[in-house]
Amino acid sequence: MSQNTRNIAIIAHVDHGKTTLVDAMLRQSGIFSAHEEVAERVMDSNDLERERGITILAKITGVRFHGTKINIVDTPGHSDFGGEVERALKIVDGVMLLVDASEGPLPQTRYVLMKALEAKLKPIVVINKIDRPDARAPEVLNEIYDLFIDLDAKEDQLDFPVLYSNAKTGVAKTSLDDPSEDLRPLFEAIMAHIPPPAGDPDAILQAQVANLDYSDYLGRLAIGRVFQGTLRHGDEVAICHLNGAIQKTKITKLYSFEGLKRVDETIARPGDLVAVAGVAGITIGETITSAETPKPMPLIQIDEPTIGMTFTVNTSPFAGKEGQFVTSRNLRDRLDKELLTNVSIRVESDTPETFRVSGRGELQLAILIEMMRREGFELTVGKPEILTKTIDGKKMEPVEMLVIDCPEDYIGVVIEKLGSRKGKMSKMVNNGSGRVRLEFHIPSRGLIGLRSEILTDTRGTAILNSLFHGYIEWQGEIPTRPTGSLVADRAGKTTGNAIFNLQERGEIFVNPGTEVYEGMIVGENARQSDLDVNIVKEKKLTNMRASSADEAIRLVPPKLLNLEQAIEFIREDEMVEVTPKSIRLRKKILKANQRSPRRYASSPRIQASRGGVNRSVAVDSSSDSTRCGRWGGMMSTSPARRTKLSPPISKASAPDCSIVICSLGWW
Ligand SMILES: Nc1nc2c(ncn2[C@@H]2O[C@H](COP(=O)(O)OP(=O)(O)OP(=O)(O)O)[C@@H](O)[C@H]2O)c(=O)[nH]1
Ligand SMILES: [Mg+2]
Repeated sequence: MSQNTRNIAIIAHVDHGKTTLVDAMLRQSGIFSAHEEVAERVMDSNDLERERGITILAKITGVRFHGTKINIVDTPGHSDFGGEVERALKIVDGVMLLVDASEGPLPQTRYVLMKALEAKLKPIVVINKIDRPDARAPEVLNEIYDLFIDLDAKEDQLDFPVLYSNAKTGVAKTSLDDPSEDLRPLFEAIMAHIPPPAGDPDAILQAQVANLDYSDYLGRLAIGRVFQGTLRHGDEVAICHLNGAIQKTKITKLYSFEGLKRVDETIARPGDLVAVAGVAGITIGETITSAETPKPMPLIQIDEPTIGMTFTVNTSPFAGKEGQFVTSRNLRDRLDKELLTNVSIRVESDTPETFRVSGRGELQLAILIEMMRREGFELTVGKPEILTKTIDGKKMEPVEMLVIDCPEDYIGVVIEKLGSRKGKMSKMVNNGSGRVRLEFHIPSRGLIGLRSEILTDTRGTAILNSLFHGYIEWQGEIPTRPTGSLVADRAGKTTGNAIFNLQERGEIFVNPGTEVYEGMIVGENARQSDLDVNIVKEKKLTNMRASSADEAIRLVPPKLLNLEQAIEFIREDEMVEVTPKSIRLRKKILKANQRSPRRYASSPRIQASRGGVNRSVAVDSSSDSTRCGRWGGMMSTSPARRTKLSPPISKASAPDCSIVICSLGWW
């Protein structure tokens, strides 16, 4: 049977077309009937994957080619889900390395290829998207050779077959002028170059678990590969746990993978990828082995987490209003459940209410939070923090390799931004197409919030990709967001009138009519300091008539932050409140009078004598005077001269005034 099996993982950088190629392989192997309607990227089956258009979990599918069973593991391309790729590589004998014909190898291509070469797997290179107008397949092939050499590939690994494909139309070619119209050349390359699985069916049973699933009828399902021996339905077996304990159990169900379905099997031989039931208590990395002579397999080693975040129960005044699961016990149970299937995260709890969750990146943690929120959880999360290590008495921090692809015009801005975040440029390639590729090494801390800043600076034209590179000595302080927050100073419902007056001070995050509480962040202050504002102020109604009183106000559309943007935005003294219905930003300390203005702890708070949406302003202690209030009058901050120096002035007489008077009438 083994001669008739091939196990292969499909690996690549994010969006290079892995799932699309698997779609085409499924279609052409006759898995679906002629009239069956099949969704695009059918392997991306969970809601979040479909919404975001990315693969999050590695999944197995099986197709047949001339009587040979080909098990394909589709893997995620995003670096945060690298743990999934590492596990997938454990259960296959070869990889299809997909590379975009225009983008060429990118950081995650390097990472996944490095892992595949370390695991001594046979590679097949597939240059995909050859239909792109900017495709440059020959150059990309050269870059792939360079990458293999750079990664110290062995002689036999360098001798890889190359195919050119259009995954969307389901065509693979052995050369660019090959007239092929389907994926036959790809299937043939798999048959010819990927070795059939080794293993002795008569040896002691050894099957290792690479993934877990759950069925309402059967309980926990272990997904893995039989490496040695034979596994039968109904067998009495032993589970070798990671802690060395041995548990006897009976296999109550045995499945193999056929297209998108699992089919019942009675027997599995070396090389077969299977899902088994009857293994309650088993976790990833453990071995299913003979009950008489148990023989565990070596553990699956995967890379350590690099980033951590605190998850706490929701303590805001709105806690419990929108979610179903709100207690710390609910949180603990959910995180424990996550640990079972997600081996690349760690959870520690400092206090009964606080959990430190660590993972590979912001996206991985954001996906976990998003899943919890959809399941009905309420929680509060803090700013992501980098996990440092002490090596030889020195504090070390993770460093990433960052590749930025941007139009030539923005090189200056990008280099400047990276410089301020301790990024060091290691390479610059200009392909002559008007775009350049810049490579940096930058502490992982420096990446937090960088994406949105660079996208703003380059008008959305830059593409950023990063990859964990290793550890370097602590690089010192890195300045973060240069702006402060606009913080609601009382509870209530936001009004259009108040927002209108505030929008000159920065960017607003809430719509009119939103319920807010004291300490909730409602916008980004254009200045460095935080500003407590009254965003619920109603327009005063008077009997006085004024020609300008009822002028229509124009509101700038608010910037409604999604979960990732909110996590990127917050600082150490701020948190994100996540509920099934809302994402709110808040200060850790809600009461304004208990909070010292950030970085201006010693600076005086001053009250403007009239006007302004909120006349309390935190003042930059480095200068003696500042503008405040809607009129931009000059205020002295020196205690001895805390009186108004100049009367309110109009815009006309103060052209440099940063805040413009609005003709709203008196209120
Ligand atoms: N023009 C063109 N587009 C393609 C081709 N293959 C895939 N795409 C498109 O590329 C995008 C990404 O495809 P996916 O299959 O989701 O890529 P992926 O590698 O699975 O992405 P992740 O799983 O998120 O890493 C989709 O919009 C596809 O339609 C191709 O051969 N030509
Ligand atoms: Mg995918």
